[in-house]
Amino acid sequence: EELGIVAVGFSGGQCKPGVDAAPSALIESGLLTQLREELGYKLHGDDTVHLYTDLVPASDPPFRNMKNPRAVSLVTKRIAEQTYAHAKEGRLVLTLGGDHSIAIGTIGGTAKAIRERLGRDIAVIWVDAHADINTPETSGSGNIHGMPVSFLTGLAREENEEFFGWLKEDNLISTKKLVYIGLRDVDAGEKRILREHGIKAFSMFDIDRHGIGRVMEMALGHIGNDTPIHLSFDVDALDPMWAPSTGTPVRGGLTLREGDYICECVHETGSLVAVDLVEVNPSLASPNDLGAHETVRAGCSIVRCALGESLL
Ligand code: DIR
Ligand code: MN
Ligand code: MN
Ligand code: MN
Repeated sequence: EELGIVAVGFSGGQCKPGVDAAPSALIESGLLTQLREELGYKLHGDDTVHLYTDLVPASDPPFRNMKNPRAVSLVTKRIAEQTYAHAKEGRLVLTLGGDHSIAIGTIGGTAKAIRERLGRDIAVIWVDAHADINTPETSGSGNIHGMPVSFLTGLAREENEEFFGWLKEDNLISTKKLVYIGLRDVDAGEKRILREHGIKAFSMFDIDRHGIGRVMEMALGHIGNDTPIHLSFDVDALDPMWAPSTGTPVRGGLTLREGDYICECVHETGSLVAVDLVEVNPSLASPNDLGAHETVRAGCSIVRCALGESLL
C-alpha cells in the first residue's frame, strides 16, 4: 500500500520549544524503516523533516488573542497542500508533528482531497486529553494548538487569508462526523461548545464505565460504516506513565494498550485515510530519565498499530 509521509517540525501552536524535534526522533528510532520493511508500505515524500522556518515571519503579534497567528496560518496552509497532494493520489497520509495546530493543515488537506476523489465527507477521530476546540475568544492561553477543531468545523472563522482565511468550505468537517476519545482536561468554554453542538465525546469517565472495547464500538458506530476516517492522535491522550514527554501532560489517561487498541480498531475498519501523531516533545524530560525515549517509543507503537502491525 502507498503511504504519503509529512514530517512537520513545527512548534508555533504552543509555547514550549522541542516538539519540533519529534519527527526526527521518531524517524531516528526506526519508525519509517519499520513501516517500509515490516509492514510493507511503499513510502512517498521524504524522510526530511519540514521546519518551515522560511514561512515564519519576523514579527507576528497576536491577532484576536491568537499567538503566532501568521506563522501557524502559513505553515498549516503549506501542510494542507502536502496532505492534499498525497490523499488526492489515493495514498494513506501519515503526518508526524509538531504540535496539534498542524491538524488545521492535515485535516483541511485530506477533507478536500477525499471530497474530490471519493465524493465523501471524512470523519475525524480526535484522541486527546484535550478537546482543542477553543475559539480565539474562548481560549485562555491564546495557543492555537488548543483551537484547531474550532477552525476545522467552521465554529471559528476569519476572512483574512493571513489568519486562516485560506480555509474554504471544502477543507472543513462537520461537527456530526467528529468523535473524541480520551478527554479529561476540557475548558469550560469548550464544554459549552461540545454541548451546544451535540459533539460525540468519550471521556476517560466513559472509558472507565464501558471499557475501551465498547467505547470503540460506539465511536465507530457513530461515524457509520464505510466513512473515510482521519485519525488525529495527540500523544498526551496516553497517561504520562507511558508518554511523559509532552507539553501538557494530564494524569489519569489511556494506557498504552488502550491507545494501541483505538488505533487497531480504526485500522480494522479499512476506512483509514490519514493519521496524525502530535505533541511528542523529546526535550521535556529530565536528563537522566527515560521519559523522552519512552514517549517516542509509545508514539511509534501508536502509529504502527494504526497502520496495521497487529494483524496476524
Ligand atoms: C488548553 C490546553 N485547553 C488550551 N490545550 C492543550 O490552551 O486551549 N491541547 N494542551 O493539547
Ligand atoms: Mn492534548
Ligand atoms: Mn489543559
Ligand atoms: Mn491536542
